[in-house]
Amino acid sequence: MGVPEGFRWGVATAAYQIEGAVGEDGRGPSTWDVFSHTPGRVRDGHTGDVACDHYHRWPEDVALMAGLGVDAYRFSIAWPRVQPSGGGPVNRAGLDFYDRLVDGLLDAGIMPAATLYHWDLPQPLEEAGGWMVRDTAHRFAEFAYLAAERLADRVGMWITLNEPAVVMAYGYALGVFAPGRTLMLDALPTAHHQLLAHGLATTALRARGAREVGLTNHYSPVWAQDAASPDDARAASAFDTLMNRLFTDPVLHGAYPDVTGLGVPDMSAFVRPADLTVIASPVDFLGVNYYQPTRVRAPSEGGALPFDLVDITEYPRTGMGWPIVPDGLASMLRTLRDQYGEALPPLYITENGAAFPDAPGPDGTVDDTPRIAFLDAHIAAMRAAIGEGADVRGYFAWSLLDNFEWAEGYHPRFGLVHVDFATQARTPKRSYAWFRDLIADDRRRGTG
Ligand code: GBH
Repeated sequence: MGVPEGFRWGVATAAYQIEGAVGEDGRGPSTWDVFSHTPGRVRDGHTGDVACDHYHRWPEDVALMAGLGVDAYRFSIAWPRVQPSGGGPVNRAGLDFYDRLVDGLLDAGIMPAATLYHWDLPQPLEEAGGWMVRDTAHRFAEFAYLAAERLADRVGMWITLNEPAVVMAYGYALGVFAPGRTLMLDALPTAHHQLLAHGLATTALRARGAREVGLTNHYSPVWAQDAASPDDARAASAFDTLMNRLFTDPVLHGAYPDVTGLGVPDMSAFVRPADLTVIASPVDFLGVNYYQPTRVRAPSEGGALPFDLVDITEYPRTGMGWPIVPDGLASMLRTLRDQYGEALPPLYITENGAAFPDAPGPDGTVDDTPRIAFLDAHIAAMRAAIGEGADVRGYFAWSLLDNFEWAEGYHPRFGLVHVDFATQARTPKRSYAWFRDLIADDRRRGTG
């Protein structure tokens, strides 16, 4: 099964995970700078201070992408480079970097796909309440406007937010990601304020001539531990509501799912009726990030959440310990169609990939056969879903480079290209050649 005409093959990265150069050209601090510099937050005290030094080495990285033959590159624009204090006038030097990158990509025949928020909130905005306060949504729309003013003539796709569910859950509820707050279910307003930010930014981007605009969500099919247990089924539905549907229903249906009985605060305290109209502004596509399914069971006595997570142990796992379930991608694509029908816009797989403990062999090459198997199986699942009618327009592998994997630092390696962080030497892994050949094959067959 091929892919449709015009299908976009790509790779993805995010600013804080690869750029480094955190003090250059007027960049301000982000929540991730503060978090990674707080002892105990990131494994072995790793920070994004240098990362892949992509800020200086981007021409080499664009050449690596050109060698892959990708149609598109998904990167993120660091808000603290554009507005160092989260508001006010544009820092031109910060935007100059993306201006150069975008021109470099176009010269290489690669379509730039820009994400505006991949978790690096300007620290001053966090100190004013971060995503818990409504004002952050308005600040984000200003940032979107400034970015588009400079880049919309050349950026092919705009992704407002990356995985707002993960920001809410890991950043504000559980505190394992920046900003490290442990509000548990009281983190719910961060969902609404991010979605409002998405809606306001969509309008701002279009006002500045942005072509395709959409949102990227993390999607995980949810399995009840015991399908015959009503309590486990209720827990699965609670997880699905809070992590999947909460971030999709308002965008595509203009309404929040019913959250009564889940223990969350009353939404009328922070949702104004007109907000839903803003949030439901039409999008050109929906970005789907898929890594793995989630298994839950009924919460234990006195648990703070309406579900307990259970390890999935009957599948092989990646270096992150995540189960490898390619059919989860196909089933998620099916579920989205069933749930949203005609309201579902075209889809892009904006992230999919895996970490493995890749190391160069004695001859210097990196044999990452498990990654090839992972990508091959997931792309096959995507193709099967397309064959059943899923409207998927592109697939971005996570990631081009080994990079700063958030709270796990530089230990997990997600790249198609190996990075030696001591020397910054890049070495394409076997999966790089494999992905290059896959893209070339599709093109030869005239289907992609
Ligand atoms: C994405 O998030 C990010 O967008 C990207 O920046 C990141 O590098 C990439 O994934 C790889 O992590 O341990 O079984 O309880 C993924 C969000 C949230 C998905 C945590 C896996 C853990 C499930 N992740 N989740 S489990």
